[in-house]
Amino acid sequence: VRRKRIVRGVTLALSMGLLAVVLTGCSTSDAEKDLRFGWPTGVTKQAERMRVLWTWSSVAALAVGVIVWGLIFWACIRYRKKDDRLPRQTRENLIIEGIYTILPFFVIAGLFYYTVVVENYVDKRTKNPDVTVTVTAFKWNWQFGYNGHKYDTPPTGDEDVSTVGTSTEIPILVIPVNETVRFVEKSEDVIHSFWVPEFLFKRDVIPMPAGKDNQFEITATKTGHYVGRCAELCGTYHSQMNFEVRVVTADQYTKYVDALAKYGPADPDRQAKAQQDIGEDPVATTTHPFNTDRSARSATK
Ligand SMILES: [Cu+2]
Repeated sequence: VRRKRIVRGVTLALSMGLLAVVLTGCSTSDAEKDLRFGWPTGVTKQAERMRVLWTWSSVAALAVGVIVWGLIFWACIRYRKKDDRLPRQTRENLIIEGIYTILPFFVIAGLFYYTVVVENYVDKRTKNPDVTVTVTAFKWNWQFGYNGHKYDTPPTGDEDVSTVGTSTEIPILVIPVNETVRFVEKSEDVIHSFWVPEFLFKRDVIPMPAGKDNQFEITATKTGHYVGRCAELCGTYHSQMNFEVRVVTADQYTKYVDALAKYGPADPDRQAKAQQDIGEDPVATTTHPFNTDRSARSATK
Protein backbone atom coordinates (compact mmCIF):
# COMPACT_ATOMS: atom_id res chain seq x y z
CA VAL A 1 0.00 0.00 0.00
CA ARG A 2 2.79 2.38 0.95
CA ARG A 3 4.73 1.65 -2.23
CA LYS A 4 1.64 2.28 -4.30
CA ARG A 5 1.25 5.63 -2.61
CA ILE A 6 4.83 6.63 -3.33
CA VAL A 7 4.44 5.66 -7.00
CA ARG A 8 1.26 7.70 -7.22
CA GLY A 9 2.93 10.68 -5.54
CA VAL A 10 5.86 10.59 -7.95
CA THR A 11 3.53 10.32 -10.96
CA LEU A 12 1.55 13.31 -9.72
CA ALA A 13 4.70 15.39 -9.17
CA LEU A 14 5.99 14.50 -12.64
CA SER A 15 2.75 15.40 -14.39
CA MET A 16 2.56 18.69 -12.48
CA GLY A 17 6.11 19.49 -13.53
CA LEU A 18 5.34 18.65 -17.14
CA LEU A 19 2.23 20.81 -17.02
CA ALA A 20 4.27 23.73 -15.69
CA VAL A 21 6.82 23.39 -18.50
CA VAL A 22 4.16 23.10 -21.19
CA LEU A 23 2.24 26.09 -19.90
CA THR A 24 5.15 28.49 -19.43
CA GLY A 25 7.71 27.25 -21.96
CA CYS A 26 6.27 29.11 -24.93
CA SER A 27 6.62 32.71 -23.79
CA THR A 28 9.94 33.22 -22.06
CA SER A 29 11.78 35.13 -24.78
CA ASP A 30 13.85 38.16 -23.80
CA ALA A 31 12.54 40.14 -26.74
CA GLU A 32 9.06 40.10 -25.30
CA LYS A 33 9.51 42.85 -22.79
CA ASP A 34 5.85 43.26 -22.16
CA LEU A 35 3.46 40.40 -21.59
CA ARG A 36 2.07 39.93 -25.09
CA PHE A 37 1.19 36.22 -24.93
CA GLY A 38 1.82 35.67 -28.64
CA TRP A 39 0.09 38.87 -29.73
CA PRO A 40 1.89 40.22 -32.84
CA THR A 41 3.55 43.63 -32.80
CA GLY A 42 1.39 46.28 -34.46
CA VAL A 43 2.41 49.70 -35.70
CA THR A 44 -0.71 51.71 -34.87
CA LYS A 45 -2.30 53.17 -31.75
CA GLN A 46 -5.30 50.95 -32.38
CA ALA A 47 -3.15 47.80 -32.50
CA GLU A 48 -1.57 48.73 -29.17
CA ARG A 49 -4.99 49.07 -27.52
CA MET A 50 -5.93 45.63 -28.82
CA ARG A 51 -2.65 44.28 -27.43
CA VAL A 52 -3.46 45.67 -23.98
CA LEU A 53 -6.88 43.99 -24.09
CA TRP A 54 -5.25 40.71 -25.11
CA THR A 55 -2.60 40.93 -22.38
CA TRP A 56 -5.08 41.55 -19.58
CA SER A 57 -7.52 38.93 -20.92
CA SER A 58 -4.66 36.43 -20.80
CA VAL A 59 -3.68 37.51 -17.28
CA ALA A 60 -7.29 37.12 -16.16
CA ALA A 61 -7.48 33.69 -17.82
CA LEU A 62 -4.25 32.65 -16.08
CA ALA A 63 -5.54 33.86 -12.73
CA VAL A 64 -8.71 31.77 -13.19
CA GLY A 65 -6.50 28.89 -14.35
CA VAL A 66 -4.33 29.04 -11.22
CA ILE A 67 -7.43 28.91 -9.01
CA VAL A 68 -8.87 25.97 -10.98
CA TRP A 69 -5.57 24.03 -11.02
CA GLY A 70 -5.15 24.73 -7.31
CA LEU A 71 -8.60 23.34 -6.55
CA ILE A 72 -8.01 20.28 -8.75
CA PHE A 73 -4.68 19.39 -7.15
CA TRP A 74 -5.93 20.19 -3.68
CA ALA A 75 -8.91 17.83 -4.23
CA CYS A 76 -6.64 15.15 -5.74
CA ILE A 77 -4.36 15.18 -2.72
CA ARG A 78 -6.82 15.87 0.07
CA TYR A 79 -9.38 13.31 -1.10
CA ARG A 80 -7.15 10.65 -2.62
CA LYS A 81 -8.09 7.05 -1.89
CA LYS A 82 -6.64 6.07 1.50
CA ASP A 83 -8.34 2.73 2.10
CA ASP A 84 -11.22 0.69 0.79
CA ARG A 85 -13.85 2.42 2.91
CA LEU A 86 -16.44 4.38 0.96
CA PRO A 87 -16.01 8.13 1.75
CA ARG A 88 -18.83 10.23 3.16
CA GLN A 89 -21.32 10.78 0.35
CA THR A 90 -22.41 14.40 -0.19
CA ARG A 91 -25.48 14.93 -2.30
CA GLU A 92 -25.33 18.66 -2.86
CA ASN A 93 -23.71 21.88 -1.75
CA LEU A 94 -25.92 24.77 -2.76
CA ILE A 95 -23.42 27.49 -1.88
CA ILE A 96 -20.62 26.03 -4.00
CA GLU A 97 -22.97 25.22 -6.88
CA GLY A 98 -24.34 28.77 -6.75
CA ILE A 99 -20.84 30.24 -6.79
CA TYR A 100 -19.58 28.23 -9.75
CA THR A 101 -22.72 29.03 -11.72
CA ILE A 102 -22.78 32.78 -11.13
CA LEU A 103 -19.04 33.52 -11.12
CA PRO A 104 -18.47 32.69 -14.84
CA PHE A 105 -21.17 35.20 -15.79
CA PHE A 106 -19.14 37.95 -14.13
CA VAL A 107 -16.05 36.79 -16.00
CA ILE A 108 -17.93 36.85 -19.32
CA ALA A 109 -19.47 40.25 -18.55
CA GLY A 110 -16.01 41.66 -17.78
CA LEU A 111 -14.46 40.30 -20.99
CA PHE A 112 -17.45 41.54 -23.00
CA TYR A 113 -17.30 45.03 -21.51
CA TYR A 114 -13.60 45.58 -22.20
CA THR A 115 -13.89 44.07 -25.69
CA VAL A 116 -16.67 46.50 -26.60
CA VAL A 117 -14.68 49.45 -25.22
CA VAL A 118 -11.63 48.55 -27.35
CA GLU A 119 -13.76 47.74 -30.40
CA ASN A 120 -15.42 51.14 -30.19
CA TYR A 121 -12.02 52.78 -29.92
CA VAL A 122 -10.73 50.93 -33.02
CA ASP A 123 -13.88 51.82 -34.98
CA LYS A 124 -13.96 55.45 -33.82
CA ARG A 125 -14.03 58.12 -36.51
CA THR A 126 -12.94 61.61 -35.57
CA LYS A 127 -14.68 64.75 -36.87
CA ASN A 128 -11.60 66.16 -38.57
CA PRO A 129 -8.97 63.55 -39.44
CA ASP A 130 -5.53 65.00 -40.31
CA VAL A 131 -5.39 63.17 -43.62
CA THR A 132 -8.02 61.40 -45.74
CA VAL A 133 -7.08 58.88 -48.41
CA THR A 134 -9.35 57.10 -50.86
CA VAL A 135 -8.62 53.42 -51.35
CA THR A 136 -10.12 52.06 -54.56
CA ALA A 137 -9.97 48.31 -55.10
CA PHE A 138 -10.54 46.57 -58.42
CA LYS A 139 -9.71 43.24 -59.98
CA TRP A 140 -6.77 42.94 -59.24
CA ASN A 141 -5.09 46.06 -58.02
CA TRP A 142 -5.44 49.23 -55.97
CA GLN A 143 -5.64 52.96 -56.50
CA PHE A 144 -4.73 55.39 -53.74
CA GLY A 145 -6.05 58.95 -53.85
CA TYR A 146 -5.13 61.81 -51.53
CA ASN A 147 -8.23 63.82 -50.75
CA GLY A 148 -8.00 67.57 -51.17
CA HIS A 149 -4.71 67.52 -53.10
CA LYS A 150 -5.17 68.54 -56.74
CA TYR A 151 -2.88 68.20 -59.73
CA ASP A 152 -1.03 71.35 -60.73
CA THR A 153 -2.33 70.90 -64.26
CA PRO A 154 -5.67 69.12 -63.90
CA PRO A 155 -6.74 66.81 -66.71
CA THR A 156 -10.50 67.18 -67.14
CA GLY A 157 -12.29 67.65 -63.85
CA ASP A 158 -10.61 68.43 -60.57
CA GLU A 159 -9.60 64.96 -59.47
CA ASP A 160 -7.40 64.34 -56.45
CA VAL A 161 -3.82 63.22 -56.95
CA SER A 162 -3.52 59.47 -56.97
CA THR A 163 -1.38 56.51 -57.94
CA VAL A 164 -2.56 53.20 -59.31
CA GLY A 165 -0.96 49.76 -59.38
CA THR A 166 -0.29 47.90 -62.60
CA SER A 167 1.02 44.48 -63.62
CA THR A 168 4.51 45.90 -63.42
CA GLU A 169 4.25 48.28 -60.49
CA ILE A 170 3.05 47.70 -56.93
CA PRO A 171 0.83 50.57 -55.73
CA ILE A 172 2.25 52.38 -52.72
CA LEU A 173 0.09 54.17 -50.19
CA VAL A 174 1.91 56.92 -48.30
CA ILE A 175 0.63 58.11 -44.93
CA PRO A 176 2.17 60.38 -42.27
CA VAL A 177 3.25 59.02 -38.90
CA ASN A 178 1.45 60.05 -35.69
CA GLU A 179 -1.46 61.62 -37.57
CA THR A 180 -5.04 60.48 -37.78
CA VAL A 181 -5.61 58.98 -41.21
CA ARG A 182 -9.11 58.32 -42.53
CA PHE A 183 -9.42 55.59 -45.16
CA VAL A 184 -12.40 55.89 -47.49
CA GLU A 185 -12.86 52.60 -49.30
CA LYS A 186 -14.41 52.04 -52.72
CA SER A 187 -14.68 49.00 -54.94
CA GLU A 188 -15.16 49.08 -58.67
CA ASP A 189 -16.38 45.51 -58.97
CA VAL A 190 -16.62 42.80 -56.31
CA ILE A 191 -15.95 42.73 -52.58
CA HIS A 192 -12.29 43.09 -51.69
CA SER A 193 -10.70 43.58 -48.31
CA PHE A 194 -8.03 46.09 -47.34
CA TRP A 195 -5.59 44.33 -45.05
CA VAL A 196 -2.29 45.48 -43.62
CA PRO A 197 -1.07 42.69 -41.33
CA GLU A 198 1.08 45.10 -39.29
CA PHE A 199 -1.96 47.30 -38.58
CA LEU A 200 -3.59 44.15 -37.16
CA PHE A 201 -6.65 45.36 -39.04
CA LYS A 202 -8.61 44.69 -42.17
CA ARG A 203 -11.85 46.09 -43.54
CA ASP A 204 -13.94 44.81 -46.43
CA VAL A 205 -14.10 47.07 -49.50
CA ILE A 206 -17.71 46.90 -50.57
CA PRO A 207 -19.04 48.01 -53.98
CA MET A 208 -21.82 50.24 -52.76
CA PRO A 209 -22.44 53.87 -53.61
CA ALA A 210 -20.83 56.37 -51.25
CA GLY A 211 -20.55 53.86 -48.44
CA LYS A 212 -20.48 55.76 -45.17
CA ASP A 213 -19.47 52.62 -43.31
CA ASN A 214 -16.77 51.84 -45.85
CA GLN A 215 -14.46 54.02 -43.75
CA PHE A 216 -12.10 53.65 -40.85
CA GLU A 217 -9.24 55.49 -39.19
CA ILE A 218 -5.85 54.56 -37.87
CA THR A 219 -2.91 56.41 -36.39
CA ALA A 220 0.41 54.86 -37.34
CA THR A 221 3.10 55.15 -34.68
CA LYS A 222 6.15 53.76 -36.49
CA THR A 223 7.64 54.75 -39.83
CA GLY A 224 8.46 51.97 -42.27
CA HIS A 225 7.31 49.87 -45.21
CA TYR A 226 4.47 47.44 -44.60
CA VAL A 227 2.97 44.95 -47.01
CA GLY A 228 -0.75 45.15 -47.71
CA ARG A 229 -3.00 42.47 -49.12
CA CYS A 230 -6.51 41.78 -50.30
CA ALA A 231 -8.14 39.58 -47.67
CA GLU A 232 -11.34 38.69 -49.54
CA LEU A 233 -11.36 35.99 -52.21
CA CYS A 234 -12.18 38.22 -55.19
CA GLY A 235 -11.13 36.11 -58.17
CA THR A 236 -8.29 34.46 -60.01
CA TYR A 237 -5.46 36.75 -58.93
CA HIS A 238 -6.79 37.59 -55.48
CA SER A 239 -3.61 36.30 -53.87
CA GLN A 240 -1.47 38.63 -55.97
CA MET A 241 -3.47 41.75 -55.13
CA ASN A 242 -0.74 43.26 -52.98
CA PHE A 243 0.24 46.80 -52.16
CA GLU A 244 2.62 48.58 -49.85
CA VAL A 245 1.96 51.12 -47.13
CA ARG A 246 4.73 53.55 -46.32
CA VAL A 247 4.50 55.40 -43.05
CA VAL A 248 6.65 58.51 -43.42
CA THR A 249 7.21 61.79 -41.60
CA ALA A 250 4.64 64.56 -42.01
CA ASP A 251 7.21 66.55 -43.99
CA GLN A 252 7.84 63.65 -46.41
CA TYR A 253 4.11 63.15 -46.82
CA THR A 254 3.52 66.76 -47.86
CA LYS A 255 6.46 66.62 -50.27
CA TYR A 256 5.15 63.36 -51.73
CA VAL A 257 1.66 64.61 -52.58
CA ASP A 258 3.13 67.86 -53.90
CA ALA A 259 5.43 65.85 -56.17
CA LEU A 260 2.51 63.81 -57.48
CA ALA A 261 0.68 67.06 -58.22
CA LYS A 262 3.69 68.38 -60.07
CA TYR A 263 4.25 65.29 -62.27
CA GLY A 264 0.60 65.13 -63.23
CA PRO A 265 -1.83 62.33 -64.03
CA ALA A 266 -0.40 61.72 -67.49
CA ASP A 267 2.97 60.62 -66.12
CA PRO A 268 2.84 56.84 -65.52
CA ASP A 269 6.07 57.02 -63.50
CA ARG A 270 4.85 59.65 -61.05
CA GLN A 271 4.78 57.23 -58.10
CA ALA A 272 8.40 56.09 -58.54
CA LYS A 273 9.61 59.64 -59.20
CA ALA A 274 7.75 61.11 -56.21
CA GLN A 275 9.10 58.34 -53.96
CA GLN A 276 12.64 59.20 -55.02
CA ASP A 277 11.94 62.87 -54.39
CA ILE A 278 11.29 62.10 -50.71
CA GLY A 279 14.34 59.83 -50.43
CA GLU A 280 12.47 56.54 -50.62
CA ASP A 281 12.86 53.48 -52.84
CA PRO A 282 11.15 54.00 -56.21
CA VAL A 283 9.59 50.53 -56.07
CA ALA A 284 7.93 48.50 -53.34
CA THR A 285 10.28 46.62 -51.01
CA THR A 286 7.83 44.31 -49.24
CA THR A 287 6.23 42.62 -52.26
CA HIS A 288 6.64 42.38 -56.02
CA PRO A 289 4.34 42.83 -59.02
CA PHE A 290 2.58 40.01 -60.77
CA ASN A 291 1.41 39.73 -64.35
CA THR A 292 -2.36 39.38 -64.33
CA ASP A 293 -2.58 38.58 -68.03
CA ARG A 294 -3.86 34.98 -68.11
CA SER A 295 -2.30 34.26 -71.51
CA ALA A 296 1.11 35.23 -70.13
CA ARG A 297 1.21 32.04 -68.11
CA SER A 298 1.13 28.48 -69.21
CA ALA A 299 0.46 25.31 -67.27
CA THR A 300 3.41 23.94 -65.39
CA LYS A 301 4.90 20.80 -66.83
CU1 LIG B 1 -9.38 41.55 -53.97
